[in-house]
Amino acid sequence: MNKYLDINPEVAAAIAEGKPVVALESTIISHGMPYPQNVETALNVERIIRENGAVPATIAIIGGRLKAGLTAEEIEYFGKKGTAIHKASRRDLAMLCARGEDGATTVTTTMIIAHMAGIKIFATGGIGGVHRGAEVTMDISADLEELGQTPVMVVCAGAKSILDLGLTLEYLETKGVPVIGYGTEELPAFYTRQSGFGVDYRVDSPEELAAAFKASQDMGLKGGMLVTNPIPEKYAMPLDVINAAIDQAIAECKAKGIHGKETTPFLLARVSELTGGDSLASNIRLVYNNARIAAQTAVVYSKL
Ligand code: PSU
Ligand code: MN
Repeated sequence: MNKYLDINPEVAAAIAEGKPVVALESTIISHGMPYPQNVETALNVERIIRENGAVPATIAIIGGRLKAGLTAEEIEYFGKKGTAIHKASRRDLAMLCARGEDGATTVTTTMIIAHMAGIKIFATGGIGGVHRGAEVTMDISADLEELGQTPVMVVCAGAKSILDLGLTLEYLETKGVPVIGYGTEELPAFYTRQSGFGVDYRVDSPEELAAAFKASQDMGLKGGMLVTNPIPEKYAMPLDVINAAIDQAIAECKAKGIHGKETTPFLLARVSELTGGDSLASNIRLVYNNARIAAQTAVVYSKL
């Protein structure tokens, strides 16, 4: 184990005994939702994972230490500090550790730290992807590169249409990442169950997910797997409402000249404001739904 990593005792014991563990990210807490809903959601997600038979490991960087498994107090700290915490991608890990700083882990860094700790399955809301206009800006999330090189299964609700979903799928294909629809043949678009794009495979049970991941592990394939689990029908947003908010948020983002790592947090916050909090409620529900599937898959996987 590397000397920068701290695995919380409960998580370490579960890993050592081959018990199911599910990793969770911290950028969704600090940058993805407002306080106090972010803390409430993060704690509920941990509870849902436990109710489904697995041990939750929320991942973050605290005082330069890579943490796999946070206490409720640490989750509260991340939620309160919010966007004042450094959003930590792959490029930031070494600097933050060397300087002893805090970092909120994105999908990328949560995958990296989960893999260091020996955790195979990770639940979140949405992943980063290829941004609209990336053919000019080259704004492509590091999440896609990580999925191409780190063997962790990521359970999400698809990607938001703040992104170019078609290009995101092309990129994942190039990187060799299987995109799996859970109970669907269509890629879900986070707030909505539809996107107009197909997935590579449809699966209908945690057993099938666990078997696919086991095959990947047994073969020593280096990349991850992306499971896209549609938001439950009753929490989905009307397409016209969400599209109007996204179009406006993207226009404002451009007008303000926002770029780099600030783009995604700006768009997420603006879409939430423009939909009067409705999108936040949907966001929370889909994360719970993903936590459940990830925990159930981890339970099956631990017995294979
Ligand atoms: N998309 C969401 N919610 C999120 C994020 C993305 O719907 O919270 C966060 C995740 O942490 C993701 C990161 O890994 O944003 C991607 O940021 P960027 O686009 O800058 O790579
Ligand atoms: Mn980017």
